Amino acid sequence: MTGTMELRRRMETGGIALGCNVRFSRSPEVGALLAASGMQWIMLDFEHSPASPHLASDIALGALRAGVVPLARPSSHDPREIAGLLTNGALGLIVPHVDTPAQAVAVAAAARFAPRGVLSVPGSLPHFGYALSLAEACARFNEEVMVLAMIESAEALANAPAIAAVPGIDGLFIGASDLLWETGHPGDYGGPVLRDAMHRVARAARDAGKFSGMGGPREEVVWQEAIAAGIRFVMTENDLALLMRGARDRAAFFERCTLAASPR
Ligand code: 3PY
Ligand code: MG
Repeated sequence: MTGTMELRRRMETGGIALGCNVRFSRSPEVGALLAASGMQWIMLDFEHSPASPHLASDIALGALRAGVVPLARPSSHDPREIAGLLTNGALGLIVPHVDTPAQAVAVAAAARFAPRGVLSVPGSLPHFGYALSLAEACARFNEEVMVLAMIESAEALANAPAIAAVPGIDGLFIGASDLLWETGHPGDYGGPVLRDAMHRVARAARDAGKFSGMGGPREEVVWQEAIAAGIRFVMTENDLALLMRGARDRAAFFERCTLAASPR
């Protein structure tokens, strides 16, 4: 059983929290597989995945039991969608397109039970085993739940310090692809817009006593600069990209073997 405290501790002591966007995987074992591969969190992606809520719940519960933190990216800011994700296994949110402090206030409240928010109380919570009373489980959930606001527009970037300052927002998270496309620089992961954003978002989060993260880029040089700038919450790749990278490496290796073995 795991919670978010270890993730927070890693980042507070200068480490990075590594995760993966689970978009295509269909087995509840994916959390265990990624935990064994060095990941500490996964993101169930309702913005871009065709997965059903039931499957996502199974994957989230498998991740909890395997010691990797399940977060979810809802497709909207709708408190009803957020409630379905958080009360069925997800232990936090990576919320897309948070452009204003008012939106940040609303999603932070949607992710917590009273008195800290408006999340509706279910009959039981699955996150911490079932030995705690419901009141104890809800109080622990309020302590552990992690809410990251995605900064992926020019408006969000301008508002990053105010969004970071919202109580209940634990961190800022750059959606690099949307930010670049929205600002007219599609695919320019190594360019000045994203580099400037990384520094501004990391600073805004740090000044508010929060952490910062990012997803989207694949280039190692971009990540090196991001981590040097203070970004600590790293979405390494999505599962599809990891599968293709491994498959391509393997195909290239056997291609080389075949060439080496062919009769001269
Ligand atoms: C983006 O790059 O826009 C993202 O949402 C990363 O997941
Ligand atoms: Mg995005």
